Amino acid sequence: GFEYPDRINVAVELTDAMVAKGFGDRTALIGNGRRRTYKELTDWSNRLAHVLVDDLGVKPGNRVMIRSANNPAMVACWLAATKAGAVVINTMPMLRAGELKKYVDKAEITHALCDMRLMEELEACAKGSHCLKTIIAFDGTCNHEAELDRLALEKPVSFNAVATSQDDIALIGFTSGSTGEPKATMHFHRDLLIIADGYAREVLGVRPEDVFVGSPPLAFTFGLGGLAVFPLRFGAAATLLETASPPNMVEIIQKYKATVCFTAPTAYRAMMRAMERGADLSSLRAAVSAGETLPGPIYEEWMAKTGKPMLDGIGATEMLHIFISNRFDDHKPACTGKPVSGYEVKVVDDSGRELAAGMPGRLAVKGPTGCRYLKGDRQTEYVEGGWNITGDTFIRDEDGYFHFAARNDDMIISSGYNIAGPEVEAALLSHEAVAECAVVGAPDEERGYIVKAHVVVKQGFEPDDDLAKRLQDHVKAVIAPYKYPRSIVFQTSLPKTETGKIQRFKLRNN
Ligand code: 3SK
Repeated sequence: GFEYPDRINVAVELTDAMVAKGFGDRTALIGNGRRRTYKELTDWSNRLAHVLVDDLGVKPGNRVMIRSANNPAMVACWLAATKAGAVVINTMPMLRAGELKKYVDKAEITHALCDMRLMEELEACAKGSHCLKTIIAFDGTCNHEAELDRLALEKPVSFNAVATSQDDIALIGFTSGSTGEPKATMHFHRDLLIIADGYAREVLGVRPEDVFVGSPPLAFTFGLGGLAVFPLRFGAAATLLETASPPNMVEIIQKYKATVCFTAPTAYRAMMRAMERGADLSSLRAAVSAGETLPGPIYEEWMAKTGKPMLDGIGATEMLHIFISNRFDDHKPACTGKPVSGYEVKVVDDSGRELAAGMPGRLAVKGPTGCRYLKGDRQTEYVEGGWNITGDTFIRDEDGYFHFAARNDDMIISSGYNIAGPEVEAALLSHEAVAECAVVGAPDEERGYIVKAHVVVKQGFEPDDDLAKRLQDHVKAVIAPYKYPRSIVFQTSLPKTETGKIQRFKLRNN
């Protein structure tokens, strides 16, 4: 088990406590062309916390949204809000007003800290909101050009952080439910420490000399763990990239001799192509692959090129982070590995009975970091006796290794992003030309899967390339652009059951 004092604030543990342990002069974050030490990050987050409490009236338990791309300012804001005892909801920059509104309403968000370059959609979302009343801009480029930064400069560098209980809620993570209705899961202060003291210590063996790099947004718990909590817990450094394309990551790995990388298989594939053109990634000692299935050939190629295993893992926002993983000294191709300490994992049938080795079934997980849905709305549907029933079909082999088989639902995983087919369908249906549509994932070399829409148009509309382009632009304007259908196929009708349900499985194969 993991033992922590009753009163503990995770943000203090990651900053002030690290300074007290002697890490003050070491680099904590690298981003926007600058390095920041643990002492600088501590002071910065303390000043920001003063603004939240003294000027914006944030009270313990208030729900505070942070809207930003990955940058040091986002980390400082997250730490500040956590020190103020708030419950933080980190959100991705690509989200549109309609998507943000679902978060605001569901989590009853009262305050938002927003990168000044991303205010427009947030302001549209806050208009008429019954709860979100306070929005303040910060400067994600760290040039102190926004109100939050200006107010912070006037504040003292010490802050009496709220002495939260270890099981006070620190974070609400949203997961894109397969229907497009996001599900909110709650995480305690101690959960954020457990993922570091468990997975990061046991599997990665993080040490102060490590330099982290990666692509997942800090708004996903995968990114928050991999690019903020893990490095800061062990006195290591994190590089933060607003645009974490494979070429940008390759550049950063070479420049800062990064040692630990968190990204999806598709990005590793592109990074291997860069190695063939001469890129030197030899500083990397750990390549973590999660967010989508790691195909055997990518694992094999990485092994051949680097002599080190790629560490495949599976996590869930519900469980906060990775709960099954390969290990440096225990790994296999096309295999996700064994449970991380503290987690129990089994494969079950539709009635929740454990299946024998070799039988495919739903992956169920139980552990110290989840699963607690906000307001319990999905609790009974997805959690049975403390076991979280995930959306994945897995097989456990005779030796206790877990192997991915398929997704159970309408989620499409494209370049590490979870995209709910029904949400894209709703966006398409809001266009005047669309009579019916069905959205499925289509296998793709580059991205694992792409979003593919089968569309039946209304009378009077021409199903041509021009309309396809207009539909794509329409989806990008209505929901986060990364969800748009990269492929659109016009159909005269869609396959349906006798009761009129669209048979998406028939479309997946063509
Ligand atoms: O496997 C995932 O998709 C995941 C989700 C949340 C946190 C961490 C991970 C790896």
